[in-house]
Amino acid sequence: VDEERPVKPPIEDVQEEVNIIELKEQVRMVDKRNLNPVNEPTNSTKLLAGEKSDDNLTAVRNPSVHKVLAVDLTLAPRNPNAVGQFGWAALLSSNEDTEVKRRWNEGYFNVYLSDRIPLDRAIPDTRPEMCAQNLVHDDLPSTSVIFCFVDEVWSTLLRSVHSVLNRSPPHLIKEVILVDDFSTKEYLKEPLDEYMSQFPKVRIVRMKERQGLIRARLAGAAIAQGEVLTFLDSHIECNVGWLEPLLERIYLDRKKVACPVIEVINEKDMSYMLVDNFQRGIFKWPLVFGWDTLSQEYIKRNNMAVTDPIRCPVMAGGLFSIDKKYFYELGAYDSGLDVWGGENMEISFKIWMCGGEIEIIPCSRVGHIFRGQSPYKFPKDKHKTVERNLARVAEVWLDEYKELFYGHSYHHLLDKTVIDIGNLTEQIELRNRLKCKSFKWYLDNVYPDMHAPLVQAEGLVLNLGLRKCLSLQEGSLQCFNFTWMKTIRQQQLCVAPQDEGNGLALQLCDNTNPKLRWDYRSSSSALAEHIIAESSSSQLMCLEAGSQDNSLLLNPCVSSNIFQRWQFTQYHAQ
Ligand code: LR7
Ligand code: MN
Repeated sequence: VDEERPVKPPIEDVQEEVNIIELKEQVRMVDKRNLNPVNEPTNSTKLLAGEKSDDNLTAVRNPSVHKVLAVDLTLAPRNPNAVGQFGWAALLSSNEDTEVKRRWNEGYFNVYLSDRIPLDRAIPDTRPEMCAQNLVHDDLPSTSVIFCFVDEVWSTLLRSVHSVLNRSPPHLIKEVILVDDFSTKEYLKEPLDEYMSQFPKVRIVRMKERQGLIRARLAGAAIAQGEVLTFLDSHIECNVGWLEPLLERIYLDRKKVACPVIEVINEKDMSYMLVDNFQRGIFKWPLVFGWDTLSQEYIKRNNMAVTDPIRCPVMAGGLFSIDKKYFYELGAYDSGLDVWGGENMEISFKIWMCGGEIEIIPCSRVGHIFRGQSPYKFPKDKHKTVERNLARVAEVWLDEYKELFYGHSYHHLLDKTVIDIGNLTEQIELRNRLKCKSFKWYLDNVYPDMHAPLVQAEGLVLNLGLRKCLSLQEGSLQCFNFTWMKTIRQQQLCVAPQDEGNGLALQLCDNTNPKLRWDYRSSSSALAEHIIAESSSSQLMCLEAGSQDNSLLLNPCVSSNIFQRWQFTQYHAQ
C-alpha cells in the first residue's frame, strides 16, 4: 500500500497548444497520494528510478522565468500566461524562495505560489478518452456541495469553490455550503462573507466552537437542500465533467456511494498530476488507509474497461457523493468521532455492511493538495484523537476482528482507564436496527484478499521432543492459540500466572487484563515470555515446562534454557 504509485505526466499536447514557458521539470513522478497516516511510522518520500530528489523547492525555480504578478482573474478572461495556468508547474525565481519558505507553514504547501495562480485556472482534462462516450440522464438529482474547513488558505479555498461553480452544470448544483469549523483567521470571517456574496449559491455556516471535520460535515448536511450530498476537502480542484458521472451512479442506484478519482495537486509547484487507472481504496491493519492497484487478473476476470466503476473496500474519506436520504438512513457519521480521522473507515464499513456500495468513478476526477502535515491545530493530541476514533469504529464494526486492530500496536487502547472512547450504545443499536451484516461477511465479500487471521499462531508446543511431559499436548482440548491480544488462549480460558509462587493456571480470558499478555520472541528461538509489571522485579519471567512432571511454571528467563523454548504448529502473522 505504501509503495509509490506512478503518476502520469499531464497531457502533452496542452503544452503545444499554449505558448507558455518551456518547462523542463514538468513531470513529477512522485506520488503524493500516499498519506503519512498518523498511526503508522512515516516513510520518507521514495523516488522512482532515475528521479531527482524532491525535497526542496529548486524544481519549481527557474531563474529565467519572471515572477508573474498576482492577477485577480476571477472576473477577467483567462490569461494563458498566468502562473500555474493549465495546471502546469509554476515557476518562481530563486529570490522568491524566502517568501515561499516563510509562508509554507500557513498550509504546509506552497501558499505563496498558490496566491499567484488564478483562482479559476484551467487544468488538463485527465479523464480517460472513453468517458466521452458515456451518456448521463438529463434528470439527474441536484447536489449540495459541502466544504468544511478550518484555517484554510484563502486562495486554495476560493479555487476549490470556483472549480465547483465553473465546472458543474448549474442546474445540478443546489448550493455550495461552506462550513467554517471555528477558524481563527480573520480573512475567513467578513472578507470571506463579502467575497462569497457575489455567488448566490454559496452559503456559509459557522461552528460556534471547534467541532472537527466530522461534526462540521454533519452541520453542513443538516441544512443541505439538494437530493445528494457531495463532500469535498477545501483544497481541491474539480476537473472537467466531474459531477455528472457521480450523480448518474446514484441516480441508477441510491445505495451507491460515488467517489471521484483523487488526483494530485503538487504541494510544491501546484501542478496538476494525474494518477494511474485501476486504483481502489483499501485498509491494512490497524485500519490504515491506502491505495491498491487492481491486479491484471482481476481486471481480466471482470472484463473491466478504464471507465468502469471500481469497487472500494474503503474510501479515502474527503471526496464523495451520497444520496442525502440514504446518508441519514445509515445514521450519517458517528457524531462521537472527534476532529479528524477514522470517519472514512466508519462510513465505509457502515455502507458495505448495511447494504450499500462504494465505488470510484474513473470519469470523475478531482485534484487534491496532499500535505505533509496538518496546518491547523488539534484541540488534543493528534495521535490520541485518531486512535480513539479508530477504537470506536473497531468496537462497533469489527466484531471478533477487532482483535486484529488492537493487536497491531494498539494494545494500550484496551485499557479503558487510560482512554475513554465514549458511549457506543447508539452506534451499536443502529447497527442492529439496520440489520447490518457481519465484519466476516464484509471480509469475505468485499475485501476477500485481505489477510485477517483471527489469531497470530495456533497450537502451542514445546520446541523439543518433550511433548509427553507436557499436559498441554494431550487430548483434544490441548490446543492453545496465541492471540492478537497476546494471550495464550484455549477457547474462553487463558494461561495466567498465579498471584503467588511460580505456578500457572487457566482463567477466564480478559483482553483488558495486562497480566494475561505474553510476548512471543521469535528471535530467541520461540520463547513465550511474560513481563511482570510489578516494579519490585523488572525481571522477565518465562513460561517454562516443568522438567519432571506435566507442570507449567513461570521462571526467570534464561535464553539457554531449552524448557523455555516454545513454538506453534502454525503461524499466521506475516
Ligand atoms: O478539525 C478540523 N476541521 C475541519 O473542518 C479538521 C479538518 N477540517 C477540514 C479541513 O480544513 C479540510 O478541508 O476537513 C478537511 C479535511 O482535512 P485535511 O485536508 O486535513 O485531511 P486530509 O486530506 O489529510 O485527510 C483525509 O482523511 C481525513 C480523515 O478524517 C478526511 O477524511 C479527509 O477528508 C481526507 N482527505 C481526502 O480523502 C482527500 C484525499 C486524501 C487521501 C488519500
Ligand atoms: Mn485534504
